[in-house]
Amino acid sequence: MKTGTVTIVGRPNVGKSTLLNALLGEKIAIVSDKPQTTRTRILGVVHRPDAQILVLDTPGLHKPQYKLNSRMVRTTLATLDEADVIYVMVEAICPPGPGDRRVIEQVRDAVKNDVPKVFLLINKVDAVNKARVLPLIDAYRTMLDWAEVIPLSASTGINVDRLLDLTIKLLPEGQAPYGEDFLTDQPMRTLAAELIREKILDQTREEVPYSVAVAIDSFVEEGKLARIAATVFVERDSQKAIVVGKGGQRLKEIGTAARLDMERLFGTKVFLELWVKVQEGWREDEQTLTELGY
Ligand SMILES: Nc1nc2c(ncn2[C@@H]2O[C@H](COP(=O)(O)OP(=O)(O)OP(=O)(O)O)[C@@H](O)[C@H]2O)c(=O)[nH]1
Ligand SMILES: [Mg+2]
Repeated sequence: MKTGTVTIVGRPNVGKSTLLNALLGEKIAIVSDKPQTTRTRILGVVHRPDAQILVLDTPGLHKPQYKLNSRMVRTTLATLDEADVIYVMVEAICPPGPGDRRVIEQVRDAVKNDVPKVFLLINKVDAVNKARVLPLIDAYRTMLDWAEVIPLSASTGINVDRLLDLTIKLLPEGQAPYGEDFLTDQPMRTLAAELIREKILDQTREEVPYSVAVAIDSFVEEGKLARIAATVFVERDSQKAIVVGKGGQRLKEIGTAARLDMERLFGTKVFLELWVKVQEGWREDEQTLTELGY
């Protein structure tokens, strides 16, 4: 049996969470078109007949402006030390930018002499002409001594199986740490909160997605029904008005979309109650950040 830990790092929005979900064949990490969607480290376990791969999805590496963001970046950098293989993810839809270069530097600093375990994943190749990928490979090739350079598409699955095969080859032999049904370390409460946040990200723009956090107030399972009450935190009254919408319409839509996803994921009926609360400056408040699980 081969087993080990893989961490996916990269700047925000390159498709790390989409890849985690693709590797698992199950959606456990939320995805959005807004940067800084993922705020915590998420473990997903890939089971193969010959291997068990512990895959970590991480917050995008960026220049932190709030304490929340500093925690996010710290979380990601900490995974570099415990990984057997590091996936550095970039996008095929644009040339290497300062954000990508900084990620590569941070990885280089962390791995020092241990370079052969770092893969470069050039994601979103479905969205560009093939002719544009080769020059990109050349541009990135010189930036680190990559073990592999793999163009792929997390959303369509191009090269995802090949990625797994190449990864397993590099993993050490060992006993599988998790049972064969184990999928993720995310508790149901966390998955529920994240799905609510995902629907808010889908429906809001500009500053709002960054100002939103979700806390589960209660989660009670009664046979085939889960009763969930959650509070959506925002930072200003104007943001509350946006999330609630005219006559409560947007909050209702957010709740319905989140509930349907939860019912699919949990395999139960869900009764969901949502509240919106203004808590100014929560992104800067250490205690609140800890309470929110960041
Ligand atoms: N065309 C295309 N889009 C993709 C692909 N992978 C991800 N995306 C899109 O890219 C956006 C960001 O995806 P995420 O998986 O949330 O990215 P992330 O790297 O986890 O982002 P953060 O959590 O913010 O760091 C979403 O709109 C995805 O649908 C891909 O292979 N092809
Ligand atoms: Mg993510």
